[in-house]
Amino acid sequence: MRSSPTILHLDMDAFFATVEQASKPSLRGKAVIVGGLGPRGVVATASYEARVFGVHSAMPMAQARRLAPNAAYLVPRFALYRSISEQVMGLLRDLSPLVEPLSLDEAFVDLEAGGTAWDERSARLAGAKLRADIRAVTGLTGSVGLAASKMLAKIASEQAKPDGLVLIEPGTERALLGPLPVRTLPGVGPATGDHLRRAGIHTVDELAEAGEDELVRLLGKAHGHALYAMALARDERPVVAERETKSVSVEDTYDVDIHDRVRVGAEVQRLADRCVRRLRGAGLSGRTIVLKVRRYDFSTLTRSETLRGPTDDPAVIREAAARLLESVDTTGGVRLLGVGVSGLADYTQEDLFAQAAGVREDALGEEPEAAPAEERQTATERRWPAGHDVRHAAYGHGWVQGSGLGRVTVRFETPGSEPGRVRTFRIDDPDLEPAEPLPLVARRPGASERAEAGGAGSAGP
Ligand code: DCP
Ligand code: MG
Repeated sequence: MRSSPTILHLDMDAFFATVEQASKPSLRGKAVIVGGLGPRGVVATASYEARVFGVHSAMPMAQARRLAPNAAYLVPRFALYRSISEQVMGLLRDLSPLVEPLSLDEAFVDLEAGGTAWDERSARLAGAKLRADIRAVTGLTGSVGLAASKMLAKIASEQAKPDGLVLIEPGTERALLGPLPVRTLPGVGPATGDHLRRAGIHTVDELAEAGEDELVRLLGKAHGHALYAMALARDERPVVAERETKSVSVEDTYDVDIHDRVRVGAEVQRLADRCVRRLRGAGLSGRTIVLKVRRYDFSTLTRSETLRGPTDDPAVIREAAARLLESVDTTGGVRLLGVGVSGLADYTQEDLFAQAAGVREDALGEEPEAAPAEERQTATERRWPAGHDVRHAAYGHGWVQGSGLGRVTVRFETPGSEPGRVRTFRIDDPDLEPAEPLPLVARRPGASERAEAGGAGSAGP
């Protein structure tokens, strides 16, 4: 392991919710909950003000509404979050060529490889400057962890939240990890945590004391071995820049269209197993399962499901593929079937043990935009989703605060304005139309140059 804390982990604070607060002045400092608002919707994220009520990611929306009835409930705007993510990733690429994004709002950066930092002092300065740049370019806050390994850098950013920076001095890692709950370590989710607790292991120190053989016995070879190393604060995983392979997939074309639904199901299972063999062969795991179906008339459909964490478990991938198939009409016959996995990682971040044990955490991890509940929303809610931008011919730019009973309520405000006023219209008011989001930060001369540098960096290969 390196001797300086030059691995940086960035994680934006309550990302989707903070973006919404930045774009809607009336919601700053308020409880904001973003997620699927249909009957089966789940919370994507909650602002820190809403977390006080116990609301958190992946919670059923109905439960969130009981806990925080007065919060603002908004439908996610993925395109906006993606564009802001690109700005942030662009700033990270200014620091080093070795940037490893983990999700839209989270990435590792190897500062040493970029020549940006080489010791504690330079690392701390780089982290502080990054946070200031992110705020200037996007108007948002992110938390930074700095350490000599990925695992510790990620733990540090968690401790820094919200809106902070924590640096773990090399040499202090084991003392710091020891008393923490086992759940702090990557790969230990609720199920593994329970399993260890039943064996009397609660803290990282107890994990280290249990010894490698015992952990292998409890958790299996790969997981036990990896966890023992983590418990000793040993983590040599390098920061890996853009991955070559974007997805692993297999498909088969059939000479004669398959009509039998049972046979279609069996083929999908077979393809899922083949896909897992490829995935494992490449030492990868992935987070998004994709099913491809070409029907007798050459119409081709793809359906995907995103799990909470990367997996290479055949049971999990088979199950996901089967679930996806349920939503596809195959009457008339099928010419081609394919199963793929994307969102690749070279290690398992989430709770593999739980996924293998059949705990349906994956169902909670579905992106709200893909939730079937969305489909059941009324036409009004689809046209005027809560939180989305609109423009009124007379009153200008605003956002949908709510809709129903033939009416839509709009709050007229913009990222740079004072909190605005609310007005209600008929849903078919010809003066009202959906609008694109406005930039969160006004483009002053200096700021715009900076923002463009970020954009250009992320547009690279
Ligand atoms: N997300 C989601 N569903 C989940 C978890 C997260 O849709 N089950 C989305 C919404 C989050 C974003 O991903 O805003 C980033 O996830 P994080 O886990 O980093 O959570 P936040 O950034 O919201 O909060 P924190 O400040 O704890 O990082
Ligand atoms: Mg975050």
